[in-house]
Amino acid sequence: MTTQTQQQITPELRKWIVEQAQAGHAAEAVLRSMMASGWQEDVAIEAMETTLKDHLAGQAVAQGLPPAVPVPDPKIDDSPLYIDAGDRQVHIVQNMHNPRVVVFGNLLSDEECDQLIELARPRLARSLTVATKTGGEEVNDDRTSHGMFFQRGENELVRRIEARIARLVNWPEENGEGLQILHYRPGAEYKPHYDYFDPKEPGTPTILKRGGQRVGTLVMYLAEPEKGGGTTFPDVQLEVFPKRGHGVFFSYDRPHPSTRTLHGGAPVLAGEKWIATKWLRERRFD
Ligand code: PD2
Ligand code: ZN
Repeated sequence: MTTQTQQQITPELRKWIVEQAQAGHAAEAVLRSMMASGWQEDVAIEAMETTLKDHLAGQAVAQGLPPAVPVPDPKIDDSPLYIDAGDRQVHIVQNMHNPRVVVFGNLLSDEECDQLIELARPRLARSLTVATKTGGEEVNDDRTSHGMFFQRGENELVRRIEARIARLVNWPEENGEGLQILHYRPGAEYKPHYDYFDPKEPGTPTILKRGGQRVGTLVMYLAEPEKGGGTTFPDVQLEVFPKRGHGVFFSYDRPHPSTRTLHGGAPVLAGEKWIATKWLRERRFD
């Protein structure tokens, strides 16, 4: 029998925990008083975590925010320096919780970066963005790169990288959009935007029929510019430098600015930047 079944987290206890939080009592003080009343520490911690999480989720929805959904997430709660991504030990370089941003190192080998660029080069065209009014695609001055999409699983290299990403962020391969390769010349940029589809835009219901919302993004750096070209998160003044073989992952559990996932590709100031982007959907993307 588990501890939780010995000590029940009752509705009264949940109500009391919410009242304590609303009264401004610190989590440690609430925990101490629960333990003084005979609650086992692990049950008390679980009761506080689940109760406050549920309460916040309820409040967010009551305030008109879209409900939160599960998102891809690397398993790094115990601060490992490496993750076994199946065929490669990927380094954890940086971890941020709000917004959820994780920087990976050693994600792609130099050969994989070069091969992706060479396969993409003859297929490049001016990048488009989703036209939120219609659900179609359009040329946009905010995005001055050139790019192309691989089909999911199009070749052995793409399959290998997609399997690695799925293991790394614990998300089904089939929920991923095709890998996109982007080339930025000097001056090219991608102005700050959200990767989720704005629920208020008329074209969004059409877009969502194919796999639901986007819930995560992985930008992988294939070739380094000499200056500029970082991936920026203006809400938290974070800039991730475009180091070859590295990747920046971020997730967003609701299509709302409260996720603080506004991000952009800063203008390339010298040299050329190449990236591969993997966008992850809630469900299978076909
Ligand atoms: O090139 C980038 O750093 C970048 C920035 C913002 C890529 C994307 N967004 C994207 O592909 O969504
Ligand atoms: Zn983006």
